[in-house]
Amino acid sequence: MLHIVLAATLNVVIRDFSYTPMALTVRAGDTVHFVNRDSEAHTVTVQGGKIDSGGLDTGDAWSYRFTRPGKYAYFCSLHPYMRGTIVVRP
Ligand SMILES: [Cu+2]
Repeated sequence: MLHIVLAATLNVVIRDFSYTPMALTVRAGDTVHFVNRDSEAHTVTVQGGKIDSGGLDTGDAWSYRFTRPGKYAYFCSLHPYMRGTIVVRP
């Protein structure tokens, strides 16, 4: 049987004013699913502003498919001390 490697979906949970995991490495084409499990609204905003979840209320989720390799540093535009990193490998 032919084995095909499909793009993966990885999860980042927002809780207690932090992203878990704070640093995540994925492959180009993978999707990262962010879910807000905190009692406050948060965003996922990549520095430079081209990738932005907008406000995520409690229980909201947002997914983004990373197609370009690189290092994506992101933060919460409501609480800029909240930071995380996605590294996208080719
Ligand atoms: Cu926040």
